[in-house]
Amino acid sequence: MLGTDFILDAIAREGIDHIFMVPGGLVDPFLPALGRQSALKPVVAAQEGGAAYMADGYARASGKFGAALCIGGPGLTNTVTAVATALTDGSPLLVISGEAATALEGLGMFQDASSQTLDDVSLLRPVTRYSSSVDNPKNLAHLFRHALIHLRSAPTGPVHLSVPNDSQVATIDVRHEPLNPALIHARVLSLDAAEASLRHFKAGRDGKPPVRIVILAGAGVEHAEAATSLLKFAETWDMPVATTLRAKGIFPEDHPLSLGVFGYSGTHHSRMALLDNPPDLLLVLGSGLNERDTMHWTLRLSPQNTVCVNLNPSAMANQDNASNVVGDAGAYLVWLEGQTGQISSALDASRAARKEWLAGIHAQPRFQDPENCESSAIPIHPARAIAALRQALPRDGIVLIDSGAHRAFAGHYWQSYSPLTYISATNLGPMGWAIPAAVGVQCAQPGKKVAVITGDGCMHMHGIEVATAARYHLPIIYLVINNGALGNVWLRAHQLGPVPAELTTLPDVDWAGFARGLGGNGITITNPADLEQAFQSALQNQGPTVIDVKAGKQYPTPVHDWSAASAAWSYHE
Ligand SMILES: Cc1ncc(C[n+]2csc(CCOP(=O)(O)OP(=O)(O)O)c2C)c(N)n1
Ligand SMILES: [Mg+2]
Repeated sequence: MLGTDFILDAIAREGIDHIFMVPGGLVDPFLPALGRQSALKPVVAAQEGGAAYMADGYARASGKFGAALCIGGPGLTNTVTAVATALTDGSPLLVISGEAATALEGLGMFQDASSQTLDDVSLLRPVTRYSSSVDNPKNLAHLFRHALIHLRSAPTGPVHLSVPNDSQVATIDVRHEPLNPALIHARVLSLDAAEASLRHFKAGRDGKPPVRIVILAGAGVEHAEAATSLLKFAETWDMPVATTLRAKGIFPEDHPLSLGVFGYSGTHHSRMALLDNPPDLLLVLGSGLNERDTMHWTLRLSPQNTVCVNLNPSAMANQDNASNVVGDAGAYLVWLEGQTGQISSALDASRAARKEWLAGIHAQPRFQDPENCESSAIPIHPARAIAALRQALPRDGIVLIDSGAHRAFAGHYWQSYSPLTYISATNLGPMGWAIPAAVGVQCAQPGKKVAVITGDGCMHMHGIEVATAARYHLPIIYLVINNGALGNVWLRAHQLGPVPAELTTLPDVDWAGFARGLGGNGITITNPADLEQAFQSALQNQGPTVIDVKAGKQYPTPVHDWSAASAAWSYHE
């Protein structure tokens, strides 16, 4: 087989069934190769950034990885933001780019981006876990394997292979053997540290059994596929669970033990349990405890009452106050279950008081201004549109959230019930990501209803990929909160005078008409009473439906707790 056939076959042998791409001269040999196989369905995106975002969405929703193919030079540079997004969210994204034949490097060939010129490989190095050129066809099989191991072993992240023309067209006489799953899911756990953490479950600061115990679950629980273990552990001991925004849905938000999201756009319940009256024991599972996940670092960690479990020691480097356990969150929970004999008497003794404390929290309001979800205001309140979509979408439907004020509304008011049903690029937050990423999600989960909550500013950046959803008949619902503004920036800027206000205002675009022009469906909503009907008809449509909701930009985001914590925090404390 040729180098191109080897690569496509190897990707398919890893259980992947789609590849997201934009063709071009430097990857021409892949076109007939794609025709020689049927295991990988090629999806041609409008732009390479879109293709890479699609592969990122596919990676997140499939639990495997996503593959993107593009030319080197301008094609690859278009993917940089998407690859950086995958890196910051730990999404396994494989980018294959084409390169000029090695004999022609540096001779001034059109689009040469080899090491002699733009150096694609170096360009991608800071945003990947591995970036290499396959400068000799004999290296293809083992360099592909290296890339795959970096891609799939924890902590997962993007990798890049640049394949010169000679490696694409060379005859290769080996086949790729799929990676051993034990390499991918190593379930690593530092036993000494885990053992040491047990003391926290037996006695709190005052030597008595800890009553107010809170679990804060981050994306590490999702990566470890440990949602079931988390649910079981929490239920066994009646421990309430908050999640980070990135991990929203990892614990059902309508469960009696749920506190909802903690941090940016989080609930009052999680703020009460974690901040107002710091718990006797805080168990942080798989969170790097970044700014947004710590409520702007106002979350207090002390060696007496905090256990942090994370595979990545550097994610805990600034948490020296805690009992740190290097390990996989799932492995820790399974291990903890085996220690029941050691912790049960303390946790049983404190159970009744814990339930009473939690009942006290749950008796208080969970959301800020929940009446906005029923607002009949015109222009439409974003909370109303988001609540209507939640009602229409099935419980196991998947929603993707973009970047802007709509992220705060969705983070606060949307209810998620299972892992990977609320998908968002929360760490880098690039505008427009969700629009193409949903294409990848729908390809990975053809049986699920997929919806996107995005903004008009995001549509300006990547709305064109609605054309890709239309081309492949993907029935994605795009809810565009069209407030005629770069909304969350405008909320700050308009207070600074007319120029900042004008610079953050957008012209009102007919996004429904735009979608129809691209071969999709489009509905314009100016009255909130029409939202339900619009979502119902979108759910029946064959291709994508853009629902252009004429919303107001003036409605404040529900981040009162976040703002108060940020205002109270001082670097010099
Ligand atoms: C690629 C990129 N550029 C700029 C930003 C800064 N930014 C964050 S949100 C936002 C405005 C988003 O506007 P829109 O999509 O209309 O959403 P809204 O805030 O109105 O809900 C901007 C400019 C960003 N996150 N990503
Ligand atoms: Mg907007």
